[in-house]
Amino acid sequence: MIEEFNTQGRENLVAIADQFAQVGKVIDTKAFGSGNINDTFLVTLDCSEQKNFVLQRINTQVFRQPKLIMQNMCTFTEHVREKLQSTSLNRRWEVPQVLLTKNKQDHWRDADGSFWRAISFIEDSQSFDTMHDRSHAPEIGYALGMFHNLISDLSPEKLADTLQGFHIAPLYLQQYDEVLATTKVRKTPEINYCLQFVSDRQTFAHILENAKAQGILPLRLMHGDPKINNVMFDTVTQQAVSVIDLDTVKPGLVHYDIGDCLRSGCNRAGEETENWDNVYFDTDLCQEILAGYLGVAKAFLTENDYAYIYDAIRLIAFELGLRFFADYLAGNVYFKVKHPEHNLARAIVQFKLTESIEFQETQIRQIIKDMK
Ligand code: GN1
Ligand code: MG
Repeated sequence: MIEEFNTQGRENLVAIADQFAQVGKVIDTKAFGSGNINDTFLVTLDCSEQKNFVLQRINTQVFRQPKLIMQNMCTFTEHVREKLQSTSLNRRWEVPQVLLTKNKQDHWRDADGSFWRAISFIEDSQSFDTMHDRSHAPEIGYALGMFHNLISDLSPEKLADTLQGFHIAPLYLQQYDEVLATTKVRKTPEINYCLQFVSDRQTFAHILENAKAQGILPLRLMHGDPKINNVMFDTVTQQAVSVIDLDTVKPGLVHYDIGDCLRSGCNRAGEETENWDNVYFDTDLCQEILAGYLGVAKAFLTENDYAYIYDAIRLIAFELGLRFFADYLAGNVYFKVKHPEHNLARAIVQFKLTESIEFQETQIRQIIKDMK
């Protein structure tokens, strides 16, 4: 998709970026980050007031109602801005802001009908695709706790459901079954491994949705995608200063977030490795991330919430593997890929990680218990 822009020419991109440049002139645009859904660019301005901003083309095949995303983002940022004003924090914390076009719109449609929007860049900060430094672990947990804390008093009905079915594992299973029923699946050792892996975990996939339906776990607001590279670190202090990527902030379970944060933070080899034998779940990092999280989140977690943390870690790793595998079987229609087997490789990483989580169930449950 990014190549498409190279052929379309940089000028087009500059012209689009210019729509959002309230101050200064656009001097550079470059592909940015490692997102799997939207196209993201870092725009540089010739202006000391605002040096950079993030420009994104929303994938409207995935996010069918992009205007709702912008609406949610505005509700969220407004709430958090007010809350931060009345909270005394002894450290840096920032919230990405929606930038308007010169016509005061929160998005721009180009001639092809593509949906573009701009978000402030958190200056002097950086993110990492894998755990780069052990001291980042409690910081990642703190960041998620801070994020949850800041929205814990915003009622879930205030935000729209921008991505129906997101993190509903039984639905992913259903979609997977549909793909399987309509696709001729090759039989390679890797594919067989994945087929068997999913087949062995059919009942388990319902665990969080059942708890939600029974009222054991309450519907809250969540981030939806708090993986390690969505946490920004101050380049000098190396403290977490922001959680970015607000597209999936919507009603859900905090457990999806806790699971996602841990499955991504505790996998030192990262999501993109093809050295599957190196993939494992690091329980020391798990302890440190959770300690950072609970330092902030203890205030709003209930006894039932604790009871499902282990299952959430296991489920979100499994679910992501299932999503990658189903997309591979469906012909790579959801996640961007660099080669045809990319989603299969990603699925195997998440399944290996799930295996490692399952193997260490007793230790992980003990870590959670000791921290209550
Ligand atoms: C997608 O696009 P990105 O990288 O922010 C996906 C997440 C996955 C993640 C895995 C809307 O996020 O759910 O966990 O890839 N986002 C959506 O890297 O499906
Ligand atoms: Mg995302």
